[in-house]
Amino acid sequence: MKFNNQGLFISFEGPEASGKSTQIKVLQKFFKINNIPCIITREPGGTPVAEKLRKIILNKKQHISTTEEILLLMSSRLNHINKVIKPALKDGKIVITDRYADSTFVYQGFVNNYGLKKTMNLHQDLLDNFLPSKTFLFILPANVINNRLKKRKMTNKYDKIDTQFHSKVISGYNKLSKNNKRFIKINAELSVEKIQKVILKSIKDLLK
Ligand code: ATM
Repeated sequence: MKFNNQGLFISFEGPEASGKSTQIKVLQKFFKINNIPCIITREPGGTPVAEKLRKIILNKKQHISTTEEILLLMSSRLNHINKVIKPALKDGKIVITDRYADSTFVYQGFVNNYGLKKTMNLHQDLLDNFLPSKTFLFILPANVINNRLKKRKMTNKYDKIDTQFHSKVISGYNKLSKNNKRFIKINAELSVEKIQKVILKSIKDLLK
């Protein structure tokens, strides 16, 4: 497969248990086999500082307000951009991140009611509106999320069996992605193989 070494920034987004991480692992193997330089990273996290902040942000026991959470998320994101994402893109690598700014727009801006537009404006002011070229958005019904979560170990404060919560997350992502060409929507109820086909086709098109 051709790769022009121009660097490409791609994010994976969606509610919990939507299969993003599984798809990222399969994609990583594909890049390796094809000798395509890439890095796989995640948010909150991706650097030593941001991983420390992740523990604070997602801690179930420590309550922080939504504004405090947004500030921590944005400072961890800026650290991630400066230390990992931009240097990798400069080296011509593909950067795949498991969650990025859209998660803040949806979880804090929309679900926690800080305001979608207000959160996007902060991203513009503080992070220079630095966004991926493409975002794979995994969508599946809230009841399917709950069923999948029941089979999992739940670790962070947003891991919960709560149909209303997951429905709101899904509405937030649908609102955010409406008429926005950056997003490629994925039906997360399809098989791992079928989803992988869709993703690989889009990535091949992007690298043409
Ligand atoms: P993962 O389980 O996908 O690593 O994500 C951790 C949680 O962090 C995720 N919720 N759950 N469950 C969503 C949450 N999160 C935010 O609320 N805002 C953000 O900006 C990011 C990056 C993640």
